[in-house]
Amino acid sequence: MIYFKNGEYLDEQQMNVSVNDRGYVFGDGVYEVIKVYDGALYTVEEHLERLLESAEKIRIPLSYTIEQLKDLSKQLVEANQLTIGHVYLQVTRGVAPRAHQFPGSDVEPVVIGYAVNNPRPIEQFEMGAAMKSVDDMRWLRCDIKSLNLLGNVLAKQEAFESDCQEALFVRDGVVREGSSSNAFGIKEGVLYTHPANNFILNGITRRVVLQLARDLDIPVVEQAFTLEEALVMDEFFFTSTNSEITPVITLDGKQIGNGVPGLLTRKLQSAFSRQLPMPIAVGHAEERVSNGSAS
Ligand code: PSZ
Repeated sequence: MIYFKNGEYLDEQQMNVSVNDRGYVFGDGVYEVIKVYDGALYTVEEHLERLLESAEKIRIPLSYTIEQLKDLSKQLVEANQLTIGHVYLQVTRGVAPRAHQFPGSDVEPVVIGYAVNNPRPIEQFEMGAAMKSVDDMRWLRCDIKSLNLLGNVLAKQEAFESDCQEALFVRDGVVREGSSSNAFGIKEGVLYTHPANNFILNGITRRVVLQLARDLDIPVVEQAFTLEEALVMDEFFFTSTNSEITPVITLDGKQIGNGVPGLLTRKLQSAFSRQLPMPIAVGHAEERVSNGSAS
């Protein structure tokens, strides 16, 4: 694998990070995951804008432009001969002797990146996933794509230990987002999701899905709903860069709708696949919709 680190492209042997990198000791940094379909970066500007915003929100003085970050992401895709997968980019506050307060202005941020092969989880798109609600114990700036993921890690593990594929964060009785995804419910033809504020990450996939829903004349309400309300939704799904639109068929062991991916969810999946920069894998969801067969 070819890595990027502060202006250089390095192989596995050459790549290293300092034990005093603040990302390592404090989780003092931000990151992005950008999907690559058919060798092309998907919604790359949106991801890079969010990376710069996240860095700014935690006051990391990053001197890269969107164009420079896009160029280095493309170089990583090419160097790794990636067709389907993702680019990971990470920015930390830099290397300095351990002290909580920011280091001096002479300390440069550390930017690293790599590209990794990662096929689309088609089976999960088709079969759906099980979700488990967990108490949202994270901080109050979930809008920042921070390296501090302990709350998310513990939530995902709790879900896995209950044979679920994703955790659903609930704070003050209100559904917020998944441990690494945004959450959506459909009730009587209306699509509901949490508003983009400090309690959630404003997912790039979330934004795409909201636009696709509007294009399909599905009414959209960006309004928080409770776990109780979620449990009686007709359809439920979560979205992320790698999980795209994943139908949820059970929540806390309780069946959602008919216990199979719902009709509007499949319509959105189909519309999502159709706008991807690749000619494949549109088939399944679309066929099921046009056949009208729910299994
Ligand atoms: O590989 C994976 O499973 C990925 S790639 C990106 C994510 C998971 N998650 C991003 C994310 C998140 O971590 C939280 C807490 N909320 C929402 C999302 C969805 O953001 P986008 O759609 O931008 O990936």
